[in-house]
Amino acid sequence: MSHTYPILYSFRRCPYAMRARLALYASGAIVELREVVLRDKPEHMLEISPKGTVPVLLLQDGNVVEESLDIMVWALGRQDPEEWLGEEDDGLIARNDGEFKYALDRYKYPDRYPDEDCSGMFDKGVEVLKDLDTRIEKNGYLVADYPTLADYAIFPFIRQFANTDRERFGALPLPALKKWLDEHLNSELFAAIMPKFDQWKPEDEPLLFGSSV
Ligand SMILES: N[C@@H](CCC(=O)N[C@@H](CS)C(=O)NCC(=O)O)C(=O)O
Repeated sequence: MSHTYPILYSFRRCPYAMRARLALYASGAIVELREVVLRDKPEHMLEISPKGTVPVLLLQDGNVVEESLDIMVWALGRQDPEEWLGEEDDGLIARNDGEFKYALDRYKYPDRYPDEDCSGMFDKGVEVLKDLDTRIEKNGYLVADYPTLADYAIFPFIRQFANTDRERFGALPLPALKKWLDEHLNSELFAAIMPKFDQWKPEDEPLLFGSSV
């Protein structure tokens, strides 16, 4: 079946889905947004992407983009008005999605890893944060003097780390990183990608998402 707009299966609070929505919105794309409840995934989503993670983008030609970074690059490859693709990310996104996410999951949800000692995971995360802080201090943003792909791909995960225990995060001596995070969280762009969405049902009218809808 062909659709007027690409279809984005998304989950509001998922940091991977956030980064996809950030890039889609900034690129000016319009998509049909379908809000997923992770314990009740839509059949159609699992048909087109059996691995069962969000975000998933179904293009009008039937191609499926099922990794958040690929969705970012797809959107920005079409239109990149703020030049998010203007700088290489220096391996920062891979480190975020690997080492940092590993520590974040264990710090935030130690109960999910009963056979592991998660006690050092806050400190492991902070090691990465210190490097990010130094970079922001030096450049203004992670890799340049304006926010690029790396900043947008990474800040939703730093938000999650900070929100796990705000007091503990607040006590960290990382002023540049905290200012950077606040700037992103208070931005119009972030507000635009974070409205409350109801769970999508197949009988719903299409919910269009994008800066021009
Ligand atoms: N590598 C994937 C990871 C996406 C991912 O893990 N998303 C989580 C939600 S934040 C998910 O869908 N998990 C499946 C589940 O919890 O059932 C991407 O970048 O898109």
